[in-house]
Amino acid sequence: MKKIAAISALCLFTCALSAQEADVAIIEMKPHASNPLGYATTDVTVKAGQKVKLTLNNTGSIAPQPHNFILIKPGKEMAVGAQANAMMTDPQAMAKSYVPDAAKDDIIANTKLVMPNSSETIEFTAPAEAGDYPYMCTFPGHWLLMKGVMHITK
Ligand SMILES: [Cu+2]
Repeated sequence: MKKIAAISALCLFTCALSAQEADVAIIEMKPHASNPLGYATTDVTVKAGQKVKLTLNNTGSIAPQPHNFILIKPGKEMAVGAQANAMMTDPQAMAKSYVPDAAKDDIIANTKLVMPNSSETIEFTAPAEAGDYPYMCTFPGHWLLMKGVMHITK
């Protein structure tokens, strides 16, 4: 009797663990193969509150350039883009990966600047609120074109 209880307790524990792992959204972002100023994926869907493991894999572009990935609160892409533009005169911009500090309240998650033939994986929890969350690359000159939308669903 005791043994059975122990086994089912173990199952409860491991089953809960694997269910949790299955609930991680694995996303790969890459530059578009033929459009150097675009992501290959411009539309992703993630459940609210889901754990996200996102890799920016900067390979496969016809015109390799550095890129980043910035996930932004709904409606704040112009504000973040304006702060990214303002960074162009900041001598520390490269060191800051072109992630504007001034817009940090509007940024949910971001990678660093990823050089060609490199990648970076970040983990974050998707927003609890459903909605369309814009993402963009803020390397100079990219954000108006290199962008997409993460749909957060309930
Ligand atoms: Cu870019």
